[in-house]
Amino acid sequence: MKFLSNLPEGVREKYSSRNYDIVIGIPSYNNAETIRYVSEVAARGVKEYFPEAKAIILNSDGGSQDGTRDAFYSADTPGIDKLSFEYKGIPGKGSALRAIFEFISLVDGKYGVLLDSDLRSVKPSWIKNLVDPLLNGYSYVTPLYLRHKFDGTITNNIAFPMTTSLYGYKLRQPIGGDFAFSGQLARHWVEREDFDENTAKFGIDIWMTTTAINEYGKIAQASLGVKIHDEKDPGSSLGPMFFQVVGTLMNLMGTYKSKWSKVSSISEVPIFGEAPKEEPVPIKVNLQTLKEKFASGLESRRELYEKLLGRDLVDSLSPEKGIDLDNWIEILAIFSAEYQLRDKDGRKELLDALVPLYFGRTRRALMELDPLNLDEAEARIESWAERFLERKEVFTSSWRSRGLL
Ligand SMILES: Nc1nc2c(ncn2[C@@H]2O[C@H](COP(=O)(O)OP(=O)(O)OP(=O)(O)O)[C@@H](O)[C@H]2O)c(=O)[nH]1
Ligand SMILES: [Mg+2]
Repeated sequence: MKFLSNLPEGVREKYSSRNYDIVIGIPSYNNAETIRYVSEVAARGVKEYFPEAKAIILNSDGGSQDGTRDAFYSADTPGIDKLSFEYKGIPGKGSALRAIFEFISLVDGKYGVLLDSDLRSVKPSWIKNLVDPLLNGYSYVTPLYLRHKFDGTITNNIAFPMTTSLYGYKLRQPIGGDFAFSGQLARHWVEREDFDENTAKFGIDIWMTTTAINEYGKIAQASLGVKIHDEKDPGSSLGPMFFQVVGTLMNLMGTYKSKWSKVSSISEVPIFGEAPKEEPVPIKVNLQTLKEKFASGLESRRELYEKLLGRDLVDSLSPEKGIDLDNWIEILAIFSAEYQLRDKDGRKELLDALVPLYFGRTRRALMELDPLNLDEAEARIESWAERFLERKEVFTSSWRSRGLL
């Protein structure tokens, strides 16, 4: 499906004959409290590290009701242009970003940078570490944060091990939110025909990362230190986000199946910059809730699970112990293959059914990480991705048995 423009017409007219070296895009939706700070820090970063660059800071807003756009305009960014607009199209982070990509194409931008508007730990050096790789010929830069071992459970259990083992790039934060990319890549994204309802929302990050890997390859990471941002209640916000991220990831596995099925090793991805000496804030998790949600899913969806995964596997699952790594790999292999065969409603049913299993895997993962210090925990999380690679045959065989490879 080809999407219509997300960039407002007036912006297009006004900026079509302008040019910028660096475009810093900030998506927002009710972020009045933090957006001014993020914008000022971004401006300081450009001034300090790229004083010659012609830069603009762009706020792509989703119709905030709390004065976000005024707060943005009140930021003090000497010598750097600023523009805020309400993007058009389906409400969501992805639509906000696509409007930014369109703007970059319009003004022939050389480098794009994205910063979330709810950041509290952003520093001027983030701009340097994100843009430097682009000056060195890389096309796409993902963030590397110091995160607490319990933070980022979709990243640690799905996005990181899947992206790393499928495509062979060890990218620790494939859906981190703060990225940099070449103008050429922005133009590619605008032209792609697979921008859909998921990518218009929180599927956008994994879509950018997966397409950048497969279309351009030249990927680097920027070391940024801790990420402090607005915390969300996982109970209320996980559902749609999980669906959008995992749906996009599985959809792209279909697009790039002839690539990932041939990848048999993992390459290190260069890291630019040095992390400041900081400690991530400890995160509290509720293992009991995870157990209950896993248990109730196991009970109510047993029939579907048995049909998809087989009785033996389902019988071996215990709410107390959660889901071990090898079973989790098996589950993702089967669900990702089934996803390819289903229509829209079927895909929704499938991903809804994956959520309780994801809670089961998260429970087990958190229990394993609990006694470890942060370095040990990091090594453990990385070892999970290696195990995914060792067991890639599980993916290829479940795809092959369904005629997908
Ligand atoms: N324009 C626009 N921006 C959005 C929308 N939803 C989120 N954003 C922005 O996208 C960025 C990331 O959104 P968050 O809600 O912080 O999500 P996150 O930090 O990736 O996810 P968590 O780790 O679950 O908090 C922020 O700058 C938001 O303001 C939206 O509907 N429209
Ligand atoms: Mg956030």
